[in-house]
Amino acid sequence: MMEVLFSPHLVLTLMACAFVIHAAVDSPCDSQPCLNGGTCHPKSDSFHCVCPSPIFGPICNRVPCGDNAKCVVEKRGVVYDMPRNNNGCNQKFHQYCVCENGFEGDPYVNCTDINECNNQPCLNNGTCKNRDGSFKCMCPGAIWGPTCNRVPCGGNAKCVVEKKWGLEDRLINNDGCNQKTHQFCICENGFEGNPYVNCTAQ
Ligand SMILES: [Ca+2]
Repeated sequence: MMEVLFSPHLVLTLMACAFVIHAAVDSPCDSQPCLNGGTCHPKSDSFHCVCPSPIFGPICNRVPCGDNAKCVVEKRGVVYDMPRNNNGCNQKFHQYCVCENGFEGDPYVNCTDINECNNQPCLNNGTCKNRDGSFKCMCPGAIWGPTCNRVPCGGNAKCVVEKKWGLEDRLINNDGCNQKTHQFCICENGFEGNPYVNCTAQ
């Protein structure tokens, strides 16, 4: 019985198994600790990550953001901007890069300006001018607002908004009837005409 247990073949098999188990347990690179395509090199009982440029950090966890991009962190569902620095965006602490507002693209490489004018954002025949990271509407006449959305009502007209129970009057003073929030002008009761120009008695 003992001869069977310690046959040379069995001993070699056991040694091979022991080597495999030893290698599996002891290589510090087995857990693949290097992020972002970093290469892991065992170093005594620890490891060393070689990171692809421009990524750096102990586990290749620090990633610079690209042009027109910023580093942010999410805490309890709220995204916060990280202060600008040269230490990269630290993925170990769940930081990541996003394009700045008004820019699009790969935030780790390069974000470029969005041409908002392609979507014709200016109402009421406003003229759109694209700008780096934003846009501007040039509005005709007395119309104004970021998207030429504020329109003065004409004489004997008022600004209203549609609610479930019907039309509700808006107090507009001099800031115009806000089309962005679905407000519009109508003639006062007993008047008719173009509420954006002038309404006259019926
Ligand atoms: Ca733009």
